[in-house]
Amino acid sequence: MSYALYYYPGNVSLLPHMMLCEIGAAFELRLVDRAKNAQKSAEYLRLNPNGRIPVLLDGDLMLFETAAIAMHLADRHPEAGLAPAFGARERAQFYKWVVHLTNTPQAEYRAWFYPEEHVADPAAAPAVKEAARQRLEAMFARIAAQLDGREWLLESGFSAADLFLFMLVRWGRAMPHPPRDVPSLGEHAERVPARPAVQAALNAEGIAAPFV
Ligand SMILES: N[C@@H](CCC(=O)N[C@@H](CS)C(=O)NCC(=O)O)C(=O)O
Repeated sequence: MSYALYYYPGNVSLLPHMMLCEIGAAFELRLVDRAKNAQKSAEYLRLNPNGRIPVLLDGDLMLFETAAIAMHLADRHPEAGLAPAFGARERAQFYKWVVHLTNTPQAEYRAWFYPEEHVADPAAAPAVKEAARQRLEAMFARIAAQLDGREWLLESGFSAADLFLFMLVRWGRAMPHPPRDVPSLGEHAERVPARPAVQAALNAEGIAAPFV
């Protein structure tokens, strides 16, 4: 089994990178140099016509969309314990969290980081950014409430959904009210990088503490 992950440090590619380290699989990291807009190069567009990072190659299987990559990796390596067993009730909760995290806070961050993409009139960009801030804060408050004193998102214990949440909390570290300041999210975000595999992925991407 051989993997290649097209990544950029700290981008959403960090999720499959952390998972590959948790799995202990052999993989090759291939930098997509965003500084040179390499994600829009003809060569990269053959891998992902959307021009977005990441792409995972699993042998001759080519995958884009991080949530799909995450679920695929969890399926391929049940022994890594990154998702509850097939058919278990908690497996459904795992799907719920992966999909929620990708289509709710992850998607909302796009408006926070790139508000100009969401407006026809550039003067409206600050208002879009402010609205994204408010929505992200509300989203993280709801996620924190659902963590509800547990260590991990799922009652059954640690899963790849926790890696996803950690990455999203990290993205908000420069926000006016960073998600790490919500107590249960801050504690969760300390637990995740205590894992050696997560440390390995962060180190490989040149990401140093403080992580969130
Ligand atoms: N829905 C996609 C979104 C991927 C995405 O937006 N990636 C960002 C990096 S975090 C990117 O490639 N940005 C560069 C660009 O939009 O040109 C996924 O989850 O894989």
